[in-house]
Amino acid sequence: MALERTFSIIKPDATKRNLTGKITAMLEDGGLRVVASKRIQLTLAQAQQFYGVHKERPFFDELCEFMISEPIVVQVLEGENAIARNREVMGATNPAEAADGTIRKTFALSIGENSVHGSDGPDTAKEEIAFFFSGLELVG
Ligand code: DAT
Ligand code: MG
Repeated sequence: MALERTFSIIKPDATKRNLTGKITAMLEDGGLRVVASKRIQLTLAQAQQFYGVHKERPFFDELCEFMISEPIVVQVLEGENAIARNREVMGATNPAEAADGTIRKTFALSIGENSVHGSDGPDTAKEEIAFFFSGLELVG
């Protein structure tokens, strides 16, 4: 399989606890290479647009408020099967259901404050990368 790219966020609960390095190391140890990375703070409008697919869900407002509460680190990760690989390293959305050794099992505080985001498929990976990065910022 060819190299693939996916999009990752280190979320506010994790940046606040100074876990950016530890989480990045877990991604790297999982076979993923960081080909772009920046620390930013989202506006409410950006958070609402990014999570637009969830706008009818009961947790949408809470999710967007959380995502703007502290800076985040947005990254593009590259590797064999990077989309699925990243989801494996992240673990299940709900940390109570995440496998041992995953980022969410290790660090997440709750189903909402769950430390990381990862694209769920090739189309969303492409869209999410383009939402935050220009081609010039991706250095494989
Ligand atoms: P994932 O982030 O694993 O792809 P998702 O796309 O279903 O999960 O949901 C996006 C985010 O929304 C998730 O990381 C945390 C939040 N979320 C999901 N389900 C939730 C719930 N039942 N209560 C509170 N927040 C929730
Ligand atoms: Mg998702």
